[in-house]
Amino acid sequence: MRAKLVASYAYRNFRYSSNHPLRIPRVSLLLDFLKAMELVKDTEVDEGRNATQEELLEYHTEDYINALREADACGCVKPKYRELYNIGTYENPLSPATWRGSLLACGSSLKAAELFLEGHISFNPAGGMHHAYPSRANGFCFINDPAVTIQMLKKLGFKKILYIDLDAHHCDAVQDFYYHDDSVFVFSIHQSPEYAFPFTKGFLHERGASKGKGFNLNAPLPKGVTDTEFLKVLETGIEVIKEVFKPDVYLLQLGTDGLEEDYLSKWRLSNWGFLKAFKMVREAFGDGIYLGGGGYHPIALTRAWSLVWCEISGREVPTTLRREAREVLLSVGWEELDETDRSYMYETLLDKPREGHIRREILSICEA
Ligand code: TV7
Ligand code: ZN
Repeated sequence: MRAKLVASYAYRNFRYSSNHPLRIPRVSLLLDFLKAMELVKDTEVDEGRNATQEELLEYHTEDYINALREADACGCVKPKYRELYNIGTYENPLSPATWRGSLLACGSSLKAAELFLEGHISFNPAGGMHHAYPSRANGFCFINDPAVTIQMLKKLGFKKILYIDLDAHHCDAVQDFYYHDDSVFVFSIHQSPEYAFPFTKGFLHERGASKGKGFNLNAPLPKGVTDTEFLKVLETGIEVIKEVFKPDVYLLQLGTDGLEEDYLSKWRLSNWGFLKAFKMVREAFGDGIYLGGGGYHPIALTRAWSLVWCEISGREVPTTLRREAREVLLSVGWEELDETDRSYMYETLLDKPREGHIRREILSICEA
């Protein structure tokens, strides 16, 4: 069995607090949906594991990790820690997800990497928490599983590691950690920090520094990005990377918040475009280690990640949804958005491409 979905129902118990965008049970929804569609076999699912203290300390500081563990044990955050580590805040609330959820999500990215090295194609939908700093929570992220995994790969002797991030938010913490490093190339396409989180990082001119100069690449895009524009930028980015970097291994962060339905971005990607982007990366660099990321519309996210799963597990994308699968989606009871006509989401898996002309400002980003 080549394809492995590193996923667990344990995340059901690790949800963010009440009205937080990440309160939705994303991993169990994906599992339930894939099962209802008969798109996954039990033998293709791997439960994942917790990250160890030693693995975490390759990226995070000991004091920070101990504070997370302590907050979890006590169910409370000391004011000093809230200040220092940004935990127990509105954005990064204390919940079972804070420590136990993050630990499993991070260990699952490590597991995905281990499975990959054993010859599997693996996808950890709970991973991709790219905003967590070594000693500070940030943007819903407590433990930076992409960085912890890259650290493990470096320790194993990989000399050229590529990190590609398709999430609509810039991967500030990953960029920072490898900014001076020529062995890790970081490439991110995201909403421009001129109007979107994290606001301070992700500009075009940030190309890395000292030894790492030329090994960081940002494509900050305006609002309203369609499939055509996104894919053009991705294609250009891939060309730029290929000129200077021949990766031994790569990680791909697959945040789905750039999809039209997602309320945390102002982009208009279809899940067709998202799948096409995934295929383009695979065509360019072969198989990699696949991680989740943002994605806040439970149905849009489930459909998009199902397409990724079909692709890596060599399954044809079904055109219609089975009744059982429709029921899984309907049971989400998604009340967050005004229900315009979303009924198509309950009928089909793959949307039509959302095409448009490529704006001048996007072309100039490609030329730069
Ligand atoms: C990878 N956008 C993470 C993306 C992190 C985005 C933000 C929210 C948000 C937070 C909520 C909430 C929200 C509807 C949306 C500047 C602020 C504005 C909050 C007091 N609803 C990923 C982080 C981003 C929290 N943060 O890349 C609880 O939206 O824009 C900001 C920062 C200051 C703080 N205020 C928000 O996708 C996983 N937050 C509802 C409840
Ligand atoms: Zn995001």
